Amino acid sequence: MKEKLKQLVENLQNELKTCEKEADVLNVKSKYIGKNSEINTFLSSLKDMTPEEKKINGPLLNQMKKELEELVEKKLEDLNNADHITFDETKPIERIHGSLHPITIVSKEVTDILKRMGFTVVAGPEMESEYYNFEALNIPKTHPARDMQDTYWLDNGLLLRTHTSPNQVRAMQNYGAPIRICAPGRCFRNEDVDACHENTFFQLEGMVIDKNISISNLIYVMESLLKEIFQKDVRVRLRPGFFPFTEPSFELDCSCLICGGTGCPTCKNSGWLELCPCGMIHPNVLRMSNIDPNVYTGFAFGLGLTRLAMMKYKIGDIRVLNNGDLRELKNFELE
Ligand code: FA5
Repeated sequence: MKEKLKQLVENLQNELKTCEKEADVLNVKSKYIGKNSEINTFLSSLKDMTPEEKKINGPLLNQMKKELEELVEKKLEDLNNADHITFDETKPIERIHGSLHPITIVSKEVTDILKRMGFTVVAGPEMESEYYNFEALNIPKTHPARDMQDTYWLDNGLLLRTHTSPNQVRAMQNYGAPIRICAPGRCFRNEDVDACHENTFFQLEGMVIDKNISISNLIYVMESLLKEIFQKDVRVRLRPGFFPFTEPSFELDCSCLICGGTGCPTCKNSGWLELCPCGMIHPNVLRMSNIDPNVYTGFAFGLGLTRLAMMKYKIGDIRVLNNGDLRELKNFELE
């Protein structure tokens, strides 16, 4: 018995030597002094011993258990002291700085520019009704335009908005005309994801309604906005488009800044990236929101904020922006 106990102490000492953390010591403690430890098995065997054996082994076992406990306590104390020694309160604490997401930055930049042009920033729900997302925008149930914006329908009958355009309707209903608003926000579409399409992306809606608003006003605002955003001349083109809620409608494309217009996967080899569709608000839309189209006219645009961030920071694949991988996001030099 004496030999066995001696061996036990030696084993414990060897294991404690390798412990670097308190948790390691506690594991060793449980192994050597815990409920199912060898020393406890020896102690419970005392009851089956003769009075003579008990007389010799009882004090010996208790003494050994005490020794094991002391060795463990000492190791815990040493670790604790070592912690105090290595902690230097005068050393500067290394702080990990986060940075704003590229989309947050462009969203703020664009809204700041628009605010200077007299636009008010408004917001609407991401969980939207079919009425605001489609019907009030001149897209009835059977309209083929609904196919282009396939979305996620929720059990409560609502849907995840496919664009920021419902904000047009909500603003017209809430504030009437004249009005000048912009609304950045997240949109969702049941989309085949590729280098420039995501199922979750950001747009910024802009809308101006007043007396005598014309296409010239629309083009002027678009040109000024993009010039300020890129802070340099970027080639843009305006081509005819179709949206049920604007008439006439245009597609404003920007020359792909990833490839310089020569063609790449981001622009699907066309050299252009669809960035900001726009148009004159359809009279039906004005009428449905109680604005008289004979008195007021207006224009609206839907800037693709996610694609704008891609162009601005030369991000070739849209998936980088949503995947939450900080190592990739750290590559952009952002404030
Ligand atoms: C619309 O969503 C219209 N509501 C825009 C509009 C507003 C037109 C006001 C007229 C007046 P479109 O589906 O083309 O249009 O999307 C607008 C922009 O959002 C695109 O040019 C693109 O930059 C961006 N976008 C659309 N789908 C995606 C997607 N899956 N991933 C990333 N960006 C997208």
